[in-house]
Amino acid sequence: MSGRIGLTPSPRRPPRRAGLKQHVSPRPRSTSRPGPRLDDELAAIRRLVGQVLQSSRRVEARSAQAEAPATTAGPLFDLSLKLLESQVSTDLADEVTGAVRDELGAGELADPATVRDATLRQIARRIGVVSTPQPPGKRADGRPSVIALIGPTGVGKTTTVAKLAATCKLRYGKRVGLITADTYRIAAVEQLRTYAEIVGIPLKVVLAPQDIPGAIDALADCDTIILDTAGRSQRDAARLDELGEFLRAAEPDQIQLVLSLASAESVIAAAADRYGALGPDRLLLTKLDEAVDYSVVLNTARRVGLPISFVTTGQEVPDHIEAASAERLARLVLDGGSAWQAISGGR
Ligand SMILES: Nc1nc2c(ncn2[C@@H]2O[C@H](COP(=O)(O)OP(=O)(O)OP(=O)(O)O)[C@@H](O)[C@H]2O)c(=O)[nH]1
Ligand SMILES: [Mg+2]
Repeated sequence: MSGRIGLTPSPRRPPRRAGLKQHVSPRPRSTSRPGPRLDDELAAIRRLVGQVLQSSRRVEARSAQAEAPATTAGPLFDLSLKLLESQVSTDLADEVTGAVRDELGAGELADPATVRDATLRQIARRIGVVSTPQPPGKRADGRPSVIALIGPTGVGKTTTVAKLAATCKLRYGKRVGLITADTYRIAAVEQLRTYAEIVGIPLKVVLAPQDIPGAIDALADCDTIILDTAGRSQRDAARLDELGEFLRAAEPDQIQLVLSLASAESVIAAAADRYGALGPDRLLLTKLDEAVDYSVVLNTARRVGLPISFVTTGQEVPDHIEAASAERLARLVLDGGSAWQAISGGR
């Protein structure tokens, strides 16, 4: 986004790379996979071969009818393998391939560019994104709207609160206020206070859920309030309950579930399941720049079933955040690191 203010107070670890282009690091994939995964993939490959053979027969039948030379369905097979290689779940890979096969005609299935476009379209269709990323303004009753960010420890909530606040103020011209309910670590409050001072927005600190209404009253002039919450282990049921109490007191207009793409997919899945109980209505994906497999975007979008609002792409506040685009994310899923280079290299 424009209006760069370039601040990164006391990051828990130093920024690893200086420039965006250097963020580009398609990771080598592990070659040693556990048995069940290999079995799944073999089963999927068998299914795909079956589909492609069916498809070839259809193509040949149609070609024979039209007295045109028979074509093969090779491009679809290649893309199916690419999806599996990119760690897209076998069910989703099957679904996408099947949808492309149904969508395209005989001649189209033989054209690699057409098959690729259709595959990207089918992937994008399965990544729901928020259609209006701009934050809500005041409520009908004149009170500020509230956006709460929740999620596991260290996924980037506080950094993202600062990025969102700066985006709301600088890009959308909103009066923004911040509330932090993360008082377990003094450093956490200080981290957000520093951001708030640099962006020039008010911050209120709440110690208990019952402090929230007073903090909202104190920020009544604002259009939007962004609420930062403390990270909780998804295994810590008591702390998750307490987080629920903060949310009930804040009555948020939006609850954004923040998940990091740098985490293992099984960790993301467990967090999504636990935090899902708190009623998030949007998914915000962080650390796209650190994702090992971009397929996790598609797999997680399907698992969580919430529209993606924003993705974050690095440590810098406020620059490294963008509204989610299904088309761009689909390219990352299909092309992995090379798409990331193309996307991030443009900035
Ligand atoms: N590479 C990368 N790092 C990020 C991104 N967003 C945040 N971080 C880093 O992730 C680390 C944790 O960020 P925080 O914002 O403190 O995470 P948090 O979720 O608030 O953590 P807790 O409050 O402990 O739950 C910091 O070093 C951030 O700079 C991102 O998009 N990409
Ligand atoms: Mg935090």
